[in-house]
Amino acid sequence: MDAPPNGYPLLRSSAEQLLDEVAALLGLHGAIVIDEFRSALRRPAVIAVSGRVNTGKSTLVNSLISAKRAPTSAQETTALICCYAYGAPDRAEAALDSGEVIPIPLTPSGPAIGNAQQGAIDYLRVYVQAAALQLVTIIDTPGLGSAATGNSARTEYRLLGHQGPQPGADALLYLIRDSFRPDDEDFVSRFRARHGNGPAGGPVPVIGLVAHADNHDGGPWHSAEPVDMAKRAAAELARRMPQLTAVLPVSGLLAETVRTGALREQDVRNLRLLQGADEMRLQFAEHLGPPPGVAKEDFRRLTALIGSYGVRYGREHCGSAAELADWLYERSGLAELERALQNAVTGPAESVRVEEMLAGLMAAARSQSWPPEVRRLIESARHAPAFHRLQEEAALALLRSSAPGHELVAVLEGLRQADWWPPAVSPEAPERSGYLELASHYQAVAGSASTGAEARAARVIARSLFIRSGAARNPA
Ligand SMILES: Nc1nc2c(ncn2[C@@H]2O[C@H](COP(=O)(O)OP(=O)(O)OP(=O)(O)O)[C@@H](O)[C@H]2O)c(=O)[nH]1
Ligand SMILES: [Mg+2]
Repeated sequence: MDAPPNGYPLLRSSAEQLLDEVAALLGLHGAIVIDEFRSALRRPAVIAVSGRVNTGKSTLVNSLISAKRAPTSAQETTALICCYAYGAPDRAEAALDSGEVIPIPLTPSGPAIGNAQQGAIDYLRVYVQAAALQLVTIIDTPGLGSAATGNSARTEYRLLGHQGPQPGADALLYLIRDSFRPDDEDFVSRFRARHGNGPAGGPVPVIGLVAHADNHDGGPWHSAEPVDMAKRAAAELARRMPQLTAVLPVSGLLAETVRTGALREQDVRNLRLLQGADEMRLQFAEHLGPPPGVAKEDFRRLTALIGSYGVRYGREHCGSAAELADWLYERSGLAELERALQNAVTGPAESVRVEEMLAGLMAAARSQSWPPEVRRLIESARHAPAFHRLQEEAALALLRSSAPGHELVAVLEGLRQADWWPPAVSPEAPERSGYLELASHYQAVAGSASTGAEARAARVIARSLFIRSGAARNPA
């Protein structure tokens, strides 16, 4: 995932900086305890990916970790739960039922386990040096609903029943192919019951994904645009299943291709050569041969990378490799999914980690009698603008729990984006005076608020706008 465009990276780096400053004041004396705070702060959120066999879980996992590490195929593929975590060098290990952890080979087609070992393995762990994994650990799972292999039972046992520390999850991505059946619903409810609260304080987030969006509703050769149809299906499912945090369409195939950098310049040139081609010819290229100018193997490669959907619709967006990549990122649903994860999982998890770090530092300062200047440093950090995100998150959680539909909830959610501006007064580039005016509006709202949660939310929003006014341009 790219660095999110809002206050979270600032929060994280400010927290790291505070630890550096405290460490410098404490010297060797505090090195061990500060290292512990640092690793707790860096602990990634854990996201599990589940759904029926062949829904595209591992393909989506590859796109989320920006590397083709999870094996995928048209057959039933994933046999063991596999955690993808940040680490260098790239490597794999197997956690055995006995508790022992052993290194195993990591090949280009994934972690290699001998058949003989499989029965004794509890789960696999793959370390990948991908920036996205600094924020999240992703758990790929064997598909549900497979009667043949017993792998489904393993997923259910691990994600729903087992109480041990590994692998717990802060969120679930649940892929749906055709319809959301009663046993899918049952799995999601049991997952929620098992995992309690999520990082934002409410129930653990479960995001439903209408998978294979590029092939939705008859696929790309029908008259309706499949991704648009998948969007409609997602909206309909969201209405029917309010317990899902969000429902989004996703094409793991397009997402994997764009995120793993699999497209070459030559693929983009080949796609461009298809721009004027007859659609019948494209649809039946396997039998009729591809349109003139494009070799059969190049056409096959293109179809394997971006599907028939990408071939049909991507032709209008392939002026350059960058243009095609942007289009794929958006149409794959990955852009929206990453925003949803940022809002529901990684952003709130970051706030919780920083909150815990500040509380832990204060407690350590008291119990270990750290010098007064260290205590002052920690206390003043809590009120510094760089840590104001924490106030926004706390005010949001409080207002959501008492009045989820309140208009200030949307304002606090919007503030998670650095360039957000309330829709009613949206100028192209807000000026300093605009921020200040709006800040005083929310100050007035706080004064006339009817509940404590509303007053706190309005006060926090006023300060957020005041802080932003410092970064805004002054009128000429
Ligand atoms: N067209 C299209 N094909 C996809 C998409 N996602 C996955 N596939 C293909 O579907 C097949 C199954 O994908 P996997 O990612 O292995 O599915 P899985 O859910 O991990 O399967 P199991 O591990 O067996 O449960 C592969 O051939 C993928 O290339 C998608 O969004 N669109
Ligand atoms: Mg799989």
